[in-house]
Amino acid sequence: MIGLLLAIIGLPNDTITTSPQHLDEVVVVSRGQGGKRSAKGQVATIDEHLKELDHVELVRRGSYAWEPMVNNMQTERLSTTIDGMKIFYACTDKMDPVTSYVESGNLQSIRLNSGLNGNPQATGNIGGALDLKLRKAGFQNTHSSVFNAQLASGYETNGSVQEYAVDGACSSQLFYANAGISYRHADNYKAGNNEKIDFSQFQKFNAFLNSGFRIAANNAIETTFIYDRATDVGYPALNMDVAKAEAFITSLAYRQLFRDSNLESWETKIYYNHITHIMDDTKRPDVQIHMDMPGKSWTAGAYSLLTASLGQHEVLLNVDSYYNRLFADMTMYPGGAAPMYMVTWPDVGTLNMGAALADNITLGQHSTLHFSGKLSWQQQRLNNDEGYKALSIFFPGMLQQYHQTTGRIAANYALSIENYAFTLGAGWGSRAPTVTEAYGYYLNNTFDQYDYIGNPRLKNESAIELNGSFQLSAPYSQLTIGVDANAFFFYNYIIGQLEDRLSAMTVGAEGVKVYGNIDHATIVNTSLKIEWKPLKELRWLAKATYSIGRDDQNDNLPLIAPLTFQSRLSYTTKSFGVQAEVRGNARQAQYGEKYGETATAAWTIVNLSANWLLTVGNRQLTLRLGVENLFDKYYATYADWCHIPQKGRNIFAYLSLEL
Ligand SMILES: [Cu+2]
Repeated sequence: MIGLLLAIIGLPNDTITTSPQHLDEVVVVSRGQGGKRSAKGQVATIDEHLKELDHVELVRRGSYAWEPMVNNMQTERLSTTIDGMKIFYACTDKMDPVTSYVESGNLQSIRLNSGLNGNPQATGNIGGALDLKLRKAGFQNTHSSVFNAQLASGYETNGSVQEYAVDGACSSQLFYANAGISYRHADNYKAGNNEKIDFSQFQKFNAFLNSGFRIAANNAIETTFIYDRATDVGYPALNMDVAKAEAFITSLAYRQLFRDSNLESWETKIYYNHITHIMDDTKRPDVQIHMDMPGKSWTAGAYSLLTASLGQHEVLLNVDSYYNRLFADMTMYPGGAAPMYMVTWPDVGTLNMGAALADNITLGQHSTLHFSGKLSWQQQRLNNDEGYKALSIFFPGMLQQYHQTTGRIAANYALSIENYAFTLGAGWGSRAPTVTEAYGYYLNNTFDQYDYIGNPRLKNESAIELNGSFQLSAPYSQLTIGVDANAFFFYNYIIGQLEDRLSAMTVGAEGVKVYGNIDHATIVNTSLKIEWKPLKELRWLAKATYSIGRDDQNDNLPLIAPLTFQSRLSYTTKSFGVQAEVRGNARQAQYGEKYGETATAAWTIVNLSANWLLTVGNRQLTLRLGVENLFDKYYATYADWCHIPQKGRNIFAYLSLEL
């Protein structure tokens, strides 16, 4: 599969360091054909690219920075890395999942490992691990040099979305570089029936440079620099907006390839990233108490990854370490009284070290066994005394420093013979509580209207995962039917619990919840997929998923997808493609009432899109046109925070020109 992708995207083999694995899924972001892709092409937002992945749903608090959920688990149970680099969001209200700090132009692809079988740098990934693969032109094998550039621009009618991007790549035997800048701007969008959604605007600027220098025949140095800045971002589902969310992401890597050896490659990377997040409620009407809520996150880290091929074994060995600091505070300005100051994340420094091993074993022509494991140790220190003392009032005797050991281990077997393919897997893994869960201080959650306090005495959460899939291709026809299921059995599941001895700080909040461990919880996900290709150009895909999430009292967990379905018919030739899609959810009847969730109605929408590849002179021009939500349906999904409605009818046009 990876080999096929490489052929399609025309990359030299050495730009993908990890071997093919099961439970892997890739959405291709960069230009070209083939692979899973968004109908809007490479200029689609990261969120739109993520939407193409199976197992992924997105929590939406506005038009911008959707939070990916994998296997019905949110950020705290996932790992998100950028080319193996750790990066942590800086907002106590989760306005900025780390996927919001990159742009499509920065990336080659997004790769998902479902469940506990994470990429080597992933830690705490019970639900899954996303790795955002950076775009790298790679070196040429001959003396020739290659240069290309692309201009892209787009417009969407709903919310007057504008997108402008220019990027280029050059590559020779000794040097390569990918660079680009992009800008997006969106006004308030309209839900179905022309209802305007205030505070749903955003703008974002991004610039990047990835480069490589060959310093000897088989050695290279690679660098990354990304600057990303979003300003004036509205969050209609929340009480506040964002004035500025800014990231610097940098890395320096040394890579050695081996010839005539069992060793394949050895890559060592050091990196640093810094996020500044400034919230803003000054544009909102009826603000009773104005608040300033900035957050900061910075991370420095390193990893060293060795890959080797020993007979039927394809082995990965990785050691990594990072140090992250998270600080957030809040100043409230009650009219006529003195300002109130609170530390909401007490400048928590986390030092984490881990070692991972993965082995892909070929057991013969038809079957493979994949094994992966990781052990991590971390130490956390509360560097802010004021924050530490405030939390100590609720937890007398709490320490200023904690440490945790976590681990994961997973094995997967895959068998494919003629018309059928079968996989079976099992794993165990644990995660440490997040900074919010362990040390957060009066963080208001608009989902259930409670103020949340962290709990430094939380135990690690752990889970056993079982998964399996079966796929059947009917002989002599182009019909494929697949079923896929996974189940996660949690112990010490971490979730907010009502604490009625405390009263809320936020105006209008219902009360206070403190994070706690519940004895056990279960999440089960199932899916059915049918694909039919009666002709080479014609493809019909139908997909349905159903999930269940229960706590230790058999009550529903919040934010678990109801029955979802999707049917897509597409006709694709070399220079033309058209597709029609129906997507929907059944009514979410199994909602987490105990956790403040309310029911969501069923919905169905229709999307249409077409794309043309034209040659003008000797330049290639790609035009993409489409309409989303054709019938202007007014709807919200179960994952739309506080039921903010989705976009109504939206017509888009994207044009890209290769220079
Ligand atoms: Cu925020």
